[in-house]
Amino acid sequence: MNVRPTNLSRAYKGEKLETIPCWLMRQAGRYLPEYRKLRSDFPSFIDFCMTPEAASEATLQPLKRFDLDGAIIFSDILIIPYALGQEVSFVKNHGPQLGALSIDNKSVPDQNIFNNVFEAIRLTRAKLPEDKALIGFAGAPWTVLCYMIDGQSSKTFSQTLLKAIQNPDEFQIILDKVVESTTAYLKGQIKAGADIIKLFDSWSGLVPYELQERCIYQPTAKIVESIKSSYPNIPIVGFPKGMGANISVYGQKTGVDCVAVDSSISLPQARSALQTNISLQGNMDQHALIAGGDFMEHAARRNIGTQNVFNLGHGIMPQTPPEHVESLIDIVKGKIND
Ligand code: 1CP
Repeated sequence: MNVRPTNLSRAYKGEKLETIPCWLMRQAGRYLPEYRKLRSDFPSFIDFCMTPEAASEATLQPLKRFDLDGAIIFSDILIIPYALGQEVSFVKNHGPQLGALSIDNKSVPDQNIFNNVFEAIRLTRAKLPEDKALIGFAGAPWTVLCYMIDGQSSKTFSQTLLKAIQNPDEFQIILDKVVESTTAYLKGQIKAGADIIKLFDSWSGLVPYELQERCIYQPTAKIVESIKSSYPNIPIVGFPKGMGANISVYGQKTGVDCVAVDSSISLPQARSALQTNISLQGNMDQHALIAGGDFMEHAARRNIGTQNVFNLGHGIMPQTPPEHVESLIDIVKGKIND
């Protein structure tokens, strides 16, 4: 399969480009009035994600406003538990709520659910200009298990950690099933037109040292290895949020092409921790984007240099003024000079 040679894909593969390519986590979402309008047509967030035309429109909205180098398919990491038959709903102001978990090694994901995401990718790729990349994604297995086992958001995800410790066999069955389903899901996204893959491990920072191998490195490495055996040239980005200095172990053990870092580590620190063949994405704090003005400009300039792809440390927050996003991209692209 030929890989579209977009600036974003080239940068993820380690090429240093004159202008740093840029996209922003949660670039589609509630801070955009056009997103809120589109979203209001769907009482259920899952139904919204499962409607290919709507998901594609949400994906493209930020690219209509801003000079971004890529779009990320509008979906959610909880599509995997949903496809595996677990009830998933999003309760306003309470985040995701998942039903009882019943997974065994015979469980198979519902292809019809995956197909809606694949169709959204096909529709989006057909509308995107050739020089813009389309990013497909999934949650990394650990983070997906956090929601599947705890059933909702948490500060500690203790039920998940305790299952890994006290009931390792049962934990492994769920983990293996999520690895297998996520691998098939991501390969399907690539087949449908995704140019780049990102694995969000938003809760990797909660895993104690002695469980990191089993919960983070092994499952991520299995997915990366399998995708690479089918699609060796598709860049894979890992986001091990909160892992600090362990990004070097993560980079070495998982085989990702790029490590996306959060704002807790400086780019020079991250660069010197990572192996030279791994590219770096990051990491302006998302609050600087809310603040805007001089504070943001300084933060952005401090944050341009050692990375291959510019992004935030975590997703854009709903209270972010869209004009700040526009100014940020102008700074990153050198349209506003020092
Ligand atoms: O009603 C709404 O609009 C719901 C809010 C919302 C949105 C806009 C949710 C519920 N998911 C999404 C979209 C989404 N989720 C994207 C879209 C693409 C883009 O970035 O523009 C992506 C990549 C995700 C991924 C996701 N979902 C992650 C990993 C990234 C991260 O933010 O750390 C996680 C942890 C989730 C779970 C989830 N889904 C939704 C919410 C509010 C949450 C987080 C809940 C929590 O804090 O535990």
